[in-house]
Amino acid sequence: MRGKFQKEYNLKKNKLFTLDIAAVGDIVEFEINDDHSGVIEKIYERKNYISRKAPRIKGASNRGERLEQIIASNVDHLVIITSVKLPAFNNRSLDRLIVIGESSHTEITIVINKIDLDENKVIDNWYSLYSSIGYRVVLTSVIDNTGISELNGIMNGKINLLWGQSGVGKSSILNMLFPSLKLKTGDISGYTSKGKHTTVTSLMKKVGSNTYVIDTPGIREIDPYGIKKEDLGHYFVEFLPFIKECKFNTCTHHHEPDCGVINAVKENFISKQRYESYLNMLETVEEDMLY
Ligand SMILES: Nc1nc2c(ncn2[C@@H]2O[C@H](COP(=O)(O)OP(=O)(O)OP(=O)(O)O)[C@@H](O)[C@H]2O)c(=O)[nH]1
Ligand SMILES: [Mg+2]
Ligand SMILES: [Zn+2]
Repeated sequence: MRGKFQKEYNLKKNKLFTLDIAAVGDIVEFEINDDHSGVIEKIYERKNYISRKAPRIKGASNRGERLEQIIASNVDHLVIITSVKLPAFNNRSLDRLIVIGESSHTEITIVINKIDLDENKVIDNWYSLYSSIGYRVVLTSVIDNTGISELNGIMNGKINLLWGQSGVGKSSILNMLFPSLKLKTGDISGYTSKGKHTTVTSLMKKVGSNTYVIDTPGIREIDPYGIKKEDLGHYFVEFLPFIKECKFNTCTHHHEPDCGVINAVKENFISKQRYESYLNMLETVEEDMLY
């Protein structure tokens, strides 16, 4: 990148806006040097981007603020990959990824992979829950090819970002969909809940005339960046009709009287699991905010 970007970057960094100047998915102008290296001359305005709070870096800041880490920009479709086991299905992580997708205005698909490992049919309830609130949920397995052609159809003609915890099978699914990618995948043995982080950098590949895929490294911490407490409920789509009934328009649906969301949870119109997940996220969303 040209030096001028570095200058801008340092300015922004002081204000703690963002860690990244150019991100995967950016549309840029560039020049090729004599030694075949390239220089980015210009970065075009982003249509949208997917980000999170960067993981805490030791000694980075005495107040503990966390920068915004851009995962990718100009994303049409966030494909959230989860798995039945290894690592176990984690609805709280899923809800965090959904909030990021909703707040970035991308289409969202939820994939539950390793369905071949669902001997006890624990996934049925999750499938019903997320389908009932309006999400497209695709059950997949790369072992027996379940759901892969369905996913292919859904991803066609879009810029697709695959995101999720380490070890859920993001790279494996992409290899099954597009064998020429030959992405490195992990070894099933020795998986912990932390995963092994086989993919280490995000990579965008063109896989069809208008279709792109972005493989990303698995994540452990997923905190949405820049969401205010009173806005969080808007990214839980099934809360929306009930938010209108809250007495206060700054209601955080936590303790306030005459809260439409709390009433809806009591009457089972909103699932307890999603509401608990909301409360769990509410505790953390704003604490590092600058404003
Ligand atoms: N049983 C089963 N195993 C799977 C399935 N999909 C992937 N795996 C295995 O899960 C392990 C992790 O797969 P990866 O594709 O490397 O996972 P990833 O999400 O890319 O992980 P990171 O790159 O670390 O973020 C590998 O051993 C795969 O063989 C599946 O559908 N069923
Ligand atoms: Mg991977
Ligand atoms: Zn409320």
